Amino acid sequence: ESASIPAGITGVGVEMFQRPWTSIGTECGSTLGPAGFSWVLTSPPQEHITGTQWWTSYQPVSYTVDSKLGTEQQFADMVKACRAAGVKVIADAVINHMTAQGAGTGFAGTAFTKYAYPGLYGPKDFHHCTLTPDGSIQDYTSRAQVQTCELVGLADLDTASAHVRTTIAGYLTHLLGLGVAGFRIDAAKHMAAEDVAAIVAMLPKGTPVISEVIRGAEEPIQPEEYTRIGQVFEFAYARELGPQLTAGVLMDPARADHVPSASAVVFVDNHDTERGDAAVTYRDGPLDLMADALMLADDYGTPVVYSGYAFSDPDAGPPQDASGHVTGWECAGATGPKASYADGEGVCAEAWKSIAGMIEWRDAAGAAERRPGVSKGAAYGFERTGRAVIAANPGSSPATLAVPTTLPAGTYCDVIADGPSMDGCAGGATVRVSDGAATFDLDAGQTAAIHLGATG
Ligand code: ARE
Ligand code: CA
Repeated sequence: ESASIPAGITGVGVEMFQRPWTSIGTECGSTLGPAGFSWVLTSPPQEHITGTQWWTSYQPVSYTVDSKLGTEQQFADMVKACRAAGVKVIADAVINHMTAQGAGTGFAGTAFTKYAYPGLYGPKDFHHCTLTPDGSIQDYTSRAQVQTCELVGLADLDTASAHVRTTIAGYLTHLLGLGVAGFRIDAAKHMAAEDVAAIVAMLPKGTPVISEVIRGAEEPIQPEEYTRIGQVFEFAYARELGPQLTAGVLMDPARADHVPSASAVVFVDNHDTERGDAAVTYRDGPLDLMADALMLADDYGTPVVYSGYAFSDPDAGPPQDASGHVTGWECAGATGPKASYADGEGVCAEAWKSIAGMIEWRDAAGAAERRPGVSKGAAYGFERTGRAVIAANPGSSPATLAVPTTLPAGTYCDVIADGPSMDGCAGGATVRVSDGAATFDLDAGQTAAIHLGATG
């Protein structure tokens, strides 16, 4: 029942992985706002261990908002710039654990040892699991191990304790004070749902939270346990869509084992899966764009586009200066996926005109029903009744596909080729609708999409 589903984030989001606050702030005004993005997911903003790897962000040393991505002032300025551009900021909240590193000085100068973080936590605030020889999670079929042992050796907070809960809630409340709209709850699977619920209950009612609970076959802890708290990332979505693209066989979604649409945040890939088991990533160029377009055309879930940087070493962080600050990159000139990228180069998906075109398409589709798709060879397409039509050809040869539609006859702008087109077909790419069908001529790897109101 929708009454029991907490309010969540809506509209199209973008994960801007390892992007400095100044860079996101600039792009909110130049790119995200104009393209119609509703929200941006940032990397974790708190103080972390030092190092060149991207994943230092996921080892908190303190909750001081001072990191390789910028200072608290820069963070606050970014949030302000984004809000002014109509873009909400969702911050990645790393609250299950602190460091795995044994001792050191954090990015902002805080000296720590594992289990002792000045002003925040001491040894009694951690689980110190004895279920495995080294205290690390070994068996994901054990609820107790997953929630009270250490995720890859990260000091596991006792999130059942009142002190830990109020300390975490204090940090999140501070971020809300800086203007963030809500949170991604990192490693939520590793905290009892009741602990996460208790922490979220200390925040203003209706604060959007998206729990990261990776759906795993045979595991006792599933995303459904967390939907009473807020939304969850539905990992099954990309696992269904991605392989269809690489196999060149698109089908109507079955959506077996998916949370209800209102609870789902969906993606093609994220910062873990592009280094792991994602079928489609930036390396796949046109197929990556096709996957994003099909996700944005869907009537299921809240979509988040992923935008990271190219890498050959999965541990490598983005370019940083001598002080360890990430230098960032500008995406203003990026119009679409590139055939190849240098290591450390931004992929810039948020700036692709086809993504902006699909956000316009999605708005035009509104709540219209997704009709069953049609296929011819590898080409596949579907209509959102009377509002918008998309077609994609993941195959290796050109194909012509007629998609039944109730759109009025006419010549429509292809928003994939040319971007947003409410003012006419900017680049001249068009699709004909006549006799109740939209006829798409698609090259191998091509996606095309048309919507009501954009004719040329
Ligand atoms: C790094 C090194 C490790 C080292 C560790 C401690 O890579 O080799 O042991 O530091 O020194 C990120 C990186 C990690 C990194 C960590 C800390 O991905 O590589 O470790 O930061 O710096 C599980 C969790 C899920 C988690 C994934 C990665 O359930 O929550 O593992 N994802 C989030 C973030 C990550 C982040 C963390 C959590 C930690 O998105 O980026 O780690 O804050 C099955 C299960 C899944 C499981 C998955 C992988 O699919 O169903 O639940 O995901 O296997 O084990
Ligand atoms: Ca835990």
